[in-house]
Amino acid sequence: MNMPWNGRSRAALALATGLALAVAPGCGDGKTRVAGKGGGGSASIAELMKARDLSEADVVAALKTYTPTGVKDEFLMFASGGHGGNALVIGVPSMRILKYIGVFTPEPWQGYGFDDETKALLASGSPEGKTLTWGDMHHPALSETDGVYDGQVLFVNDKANARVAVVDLQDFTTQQIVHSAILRSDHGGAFVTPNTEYVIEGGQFPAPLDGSVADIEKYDDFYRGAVMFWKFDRAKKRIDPAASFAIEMPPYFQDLADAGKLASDGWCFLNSFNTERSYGTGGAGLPPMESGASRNDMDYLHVINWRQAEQVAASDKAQVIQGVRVIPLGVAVEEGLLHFVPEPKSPHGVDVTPNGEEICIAGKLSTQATVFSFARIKEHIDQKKYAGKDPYGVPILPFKDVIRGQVEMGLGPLHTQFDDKGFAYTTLFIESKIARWSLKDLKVIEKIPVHYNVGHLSVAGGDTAKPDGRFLISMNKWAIDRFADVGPLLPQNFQLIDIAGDSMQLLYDMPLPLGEPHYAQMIKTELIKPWEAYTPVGMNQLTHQPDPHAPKSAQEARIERNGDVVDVYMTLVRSTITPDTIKVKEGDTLKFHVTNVEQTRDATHGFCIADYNVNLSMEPGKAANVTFVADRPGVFPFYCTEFCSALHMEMGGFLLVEPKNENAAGTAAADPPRNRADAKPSADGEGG
Ligand code: K7E
Ligand code: CUA
Repeated sequence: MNMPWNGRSRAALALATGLALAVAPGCGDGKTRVAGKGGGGSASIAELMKARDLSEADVVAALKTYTPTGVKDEFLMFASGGHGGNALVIGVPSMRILKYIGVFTPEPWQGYGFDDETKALLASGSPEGKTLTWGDMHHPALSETDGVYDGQVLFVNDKANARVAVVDLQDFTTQQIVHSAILRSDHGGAFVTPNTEYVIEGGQFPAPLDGSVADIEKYDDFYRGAVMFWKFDRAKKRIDPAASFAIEMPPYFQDLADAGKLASDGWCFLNSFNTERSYGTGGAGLPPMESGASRNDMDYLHVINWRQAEQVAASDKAQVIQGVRVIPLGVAVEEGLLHFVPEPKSPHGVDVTPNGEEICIAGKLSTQATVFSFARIKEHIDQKKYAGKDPYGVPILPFKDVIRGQVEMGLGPLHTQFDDKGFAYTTLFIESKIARWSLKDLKVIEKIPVHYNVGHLSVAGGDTAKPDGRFLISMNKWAIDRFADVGPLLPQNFQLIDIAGDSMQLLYDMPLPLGEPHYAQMIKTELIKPWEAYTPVGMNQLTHQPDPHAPKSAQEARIERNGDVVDVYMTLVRSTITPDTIKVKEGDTLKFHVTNVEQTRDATHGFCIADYNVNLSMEPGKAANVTFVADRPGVFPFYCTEFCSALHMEMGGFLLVEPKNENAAGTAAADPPRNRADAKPSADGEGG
C-alpha cells in the first residue's frame, strides 16, 4: 500500500536533484500495522503478545526502551525544536520529552519572554524595533572540554535570522542571544572548538557584509560569505562579542562546519555549495538556483586555521565592518588561514572523526562519502602544494592527494556520526536508510531502513573525541504511514536504534509534533548537574546573582509609590501572594518585583494577571521583574498558575486600576454595578 508513496517521492526527488534514480521501490519496509486489541488484563507475556500481535523482536525492543517509574534515562538528548525556536530535552532510551527550553521564542510555561529580563533578552537578538517570534533552529552544540561534552552550556543557532544563543545547563535557561550584523543567515552553526574557545557560525546566503544593497548582477563582486568565531568566556558563561571575529569568504554558500580535534585541533572545516555562484534566474534567462548551483562536479571544503586567525584578527590587518572585526578575504589568503579542498558536488555534512585525523564529507548529489586525511591536507598546506586557485585567489589543494578514500554509500548521503567501536554511521536521505560502515576499511557493513527521509542522526557522544555509542537516533523528516493520521501536516519521526550489537535494531518510533528538528546531541545524564532551586532566595534567572529588587521574605513585601510609578514588592509561598490587593490609577507604571521565597524542590508558583499578558514562572527561590503601564481601568484578578497546594485555587488577589478621570463613562470602577452591599473594593490597597 505504500508503493505509491515510495514511487512518488523517489520520482520527485529524482526530478529535484537531477539524478536518475534506478532504485527499486520499497526501501522502507512500508508496512503499516494496527496495534492489536490492547491486551489489557492479559496475565502472561505470551497472552499479551498474542492479543497485541507482537513478535519476539517487538518484545525485545520494548524491553530495551521501557523505563519503569522513577528510573532515569541513561542519556539526555538535546534536540533542536526547529521553527518553534526552542530546544528539547529528551530522555534516551525511553524517548520521553523532559523539557522545552525557550530560546528564540517565548515559552509561556517557563514565563520565558514575559518578564523584563527575558523580554529584553529576546529583543537583544532581534532587529531594532522588531521582536522576532520564530526561529529556525538547526544545530545544538554542547560545550566541550578536551573534545568531550562537559555538560555546562548548550549553544544553538537560528539559521533564518543568524542568531546564536547560550543556554546555561545549571538551570536550563537561555542566558544570551547574539546576532552578527554581517551575517544574513547562519547554517554553519553552532559548532564548538574542543575546549569551547569559540562557537563557530558560518553564514549561508552571501550578501554585502556592510549591510548595503548591491544589484544581484554584481553578486561576484559585492556579495560575500563569512564565518563568525564567537569567543566564549567560560568564567562568565557568555559569548564575548568584543573578542569575537569573522573571516570574509567568497560568495559561495558556506554550509555546515565542524571543528578539528586532537590531531586537527586549531582547525575548522566548513563545507560549501553553490561555488557556481548561481543567484537564480536574475530575470535574465539564467538557470534557476537549484540547477545553477549544481553544475560543477566539485565544491570546496574550506579549511581554516582558526588559531592563527585569532592572531590575525587581533592585529591591524582586520577591519571593522558593522561593529564586527573581520579578516578580509585577501588577508586570509595572504596569511595562509584559508585553503580549499575540492569535495564532490553539493556536499552536506562535514564530520571530523573522533581521533581528529579524518574528515568525512557526504555529498547530497553524490553516492559516496569522501574521507579526507588531515595529515595530508596539512602537509600540502605546509609545502604549498596547490592544484590551483579559485577566482578569489584562495589556494586549492589537489583532491586525489589529500583523500584517504571514498565509501560507496548509496543515495543521498548527508550526515555522519561515530561510535565507540570504530564504526561510522551515515544517513541516506533519498534511500531512507542509515549505513553503518567501518572507518578502518572504508566499507559499508550494514544498512537499516528508517521511516523516512532521514536528515541528521545522533549517536551518543557521536561527534566528540570519545563517542559512547549504544544508541542512535534517526531524525526523519517524513512519517507518512507511521502514526495515526492527524491531517496534512504530519509529525517528524525520531527513531531509536540500538547500535550496541553486531546488527542494528530499530527499537522505537517517537513522533515529534514540531519541526523541523535538524540536529541533536546525546550526552550521558550523569554529566549534567543542574541546580535544584535558586539559592539563595531572590536569585535573578539571567544574572544568576541576587536580584537587587527582590523581596526575600513576606515581611519585605510592600507597595511603594513614587509619582506615577508603583513598585510592588511581592512574594509567593504556598498558598499566599503578598500583597494580595493592589490599587493603582490608570496610566501608572507598575513594576512588579516577584520572589518565590520557597526552597522546596518543585514548589514552583506561577504569577499571572488577567488581560495584561503577565505570566511568570517562579521556580523555588527565583526572582523576576515585570513592568507595564496600567492602561486599562478595571478589576484584574491575579493568581498562581501552578497547582501548588491544596489551597492553590485560593492563591490569588486583585489588581484594581481606577480610571484616570472619575467621570469617565462606561467603566466598571467609575460606575460599578452593585447588587451586593459588600461589593465595594476594599480600601486597604496601599499605594493608590
Ligand atoms: Cu542537514 Cu541544517 Cu544540519 Cu537539516 S541540516 S538535515
Ligand atoms: Cu502557588 Cu498555586
